[in-house]
Amino acid sequence: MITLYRFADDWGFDPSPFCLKLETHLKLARVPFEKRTSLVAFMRAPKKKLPYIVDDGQVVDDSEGIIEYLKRNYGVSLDSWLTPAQRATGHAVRRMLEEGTYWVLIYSRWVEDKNWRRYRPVLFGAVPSLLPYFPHFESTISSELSIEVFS
Ligand SMILES: N[C@@H](CCC(=O)N[C@@H](CS)C(=O)NCC(=O)O)C(=O)O
Repeated sequence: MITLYRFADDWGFDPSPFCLKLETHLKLARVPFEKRTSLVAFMRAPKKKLPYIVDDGQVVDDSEGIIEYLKRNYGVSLDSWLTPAQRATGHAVRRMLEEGTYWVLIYSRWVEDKNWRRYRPVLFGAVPSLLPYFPHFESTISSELSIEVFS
């Protein structure tokens, strides 16, 4: 069975849009999977990012890469009915949301004080053992934000 490594459900759902997207995809496709959240799993993530899956010993990362993997290995194709024009529109909207809008969400959660006060316990409260890694997260997020905003 597929194991999906992701963040915790403190808000009633995974706060990561990429994990939420993949979890929703798996549910819609009715592919059986189990969810796991742990610091060790996070540190083992191929690119130190979630989500990733382990399927029969094979590690696959990146939400889009995993969706391609599901197509190849499980015959899942939720968008097979789209016309080429609709597929192109979907691709453009996805790229805009994942590579542009996503960073507005990150800024609003991590940088705006009033939001950070509410988000921090969600992020670290679920996995208190993540706290020692906090400076790492903060500097990674800050440098990723600067790259995105200034590039
Ligand atoms: N392109 C990746 C992006 C995944 C991603 O950015 N995940 C974030 C959470 S939303 C993450 O794990 N960040 C941890 C970090 O940067 O240290 C995908 O589609 O899965």
